[in-house]
Amino acid sequence: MNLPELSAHVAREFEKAFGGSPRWIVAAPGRVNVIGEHIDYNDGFVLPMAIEYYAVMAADRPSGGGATQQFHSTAEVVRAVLRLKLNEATLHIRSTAESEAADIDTSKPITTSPLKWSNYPRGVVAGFAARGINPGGLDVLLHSTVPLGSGLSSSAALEVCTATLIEAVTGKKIDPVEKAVLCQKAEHEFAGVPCGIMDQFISVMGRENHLLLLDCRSRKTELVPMRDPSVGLLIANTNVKHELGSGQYARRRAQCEAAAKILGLPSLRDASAAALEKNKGNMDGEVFRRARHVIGEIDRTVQAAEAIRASNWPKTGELMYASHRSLRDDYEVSCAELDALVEIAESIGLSGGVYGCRMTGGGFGGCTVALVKSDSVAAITNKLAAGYKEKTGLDATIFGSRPAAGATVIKG
Ligand code: GAF
Repeated sequence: MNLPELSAHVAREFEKAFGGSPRWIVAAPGRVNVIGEHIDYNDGFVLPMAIEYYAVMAADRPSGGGATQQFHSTAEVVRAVLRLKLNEATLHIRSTAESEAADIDTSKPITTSPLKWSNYPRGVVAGFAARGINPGGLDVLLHSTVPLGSGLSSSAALEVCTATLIEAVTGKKIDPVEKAVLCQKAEHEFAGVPCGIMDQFISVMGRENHLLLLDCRSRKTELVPMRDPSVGLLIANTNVKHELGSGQYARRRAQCEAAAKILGLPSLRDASAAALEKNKGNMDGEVFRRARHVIGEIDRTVQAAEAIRASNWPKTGELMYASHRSLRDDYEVSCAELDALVEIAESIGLSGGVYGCRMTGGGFGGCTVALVKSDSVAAITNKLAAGYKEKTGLDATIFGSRPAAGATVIKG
């Protein structure tokens, strides 16, 4: 479903849920990271692109209950007025994927809720409140096509979608960098995930037919054109998510900080392979390997941006394979299912139309991304699906995406 079709679908869902057509419709994309993995929190370079899968919100002011009501006592009138007052201040979000709706009372300080999915929008509403921006009461219908928990940033898409809705409703647009940072803070403080800045940045700043080279230290961005129709990116979802992921993410961050400290640097961004080698004896073997991944991956990312600019697809593919090996062996965030998909892609090889392949996102499950020849997509998809089934007994979900635009107001 393309974005106009998706938006029409969400408008219809809104009508079913609340009656009437929505006054605002906004969307924010998920992302796939082409290269530069586990680098954003090390202040290095990452190279993601927005994908054609989105969190979409349709919204309007609360209807106030619809049909004319009859009251039989003063108490009933008082209750109705109080309910109306609460509606005026409540962001009521229904999700097509969740049975329970989220109610965020914007007249009070916003805190976390046991309703986990609601903490992403909650954190964003709190971030805007801290800047004195309050959307007031809204009926919201949320529908997302970003696969959940698959390393394609469904949570960043939800955060950025909420932020875009608040901007549209209040007419107060904040600076894009500030917007991405506000959404990252929501994830830290309301979802308890110490993520880097990459996912929120690309969801805000993605551009059609471009990758985004992001310097995570200066926060400067550079668009890298990728409009050659003869190549494309194929995403394969392992459909597994190993639970150890979140604890291991924080552990990797801590190990990188430890390595930087031993090297006497603020972050691994400034570290060189030679300086790391010199200090090998001063650090734990695991910490050494984590740092080796980061130093190598920053270099590979810069090289990949160059190679893509030059349409050097074989070189880009090699860098992707090297990235995967490093994530598997040194950073240890891959898993058997991701490795299986990369091995199958490698066995299809250049003669079968695959330039390169790697795991993408945080790891421990989720997706791989492959750079492929466009005219071989159907054959590669079949081979990947069959090979994965044979190796693991599981079904992969395989789909392509062109680089998409970042968050957008569709209506309102
Ligand atoms: C997750 C995080 F949210 C990102 O910030 C990034 O660190 C990524 O894992 C790994 O590159 O998506």
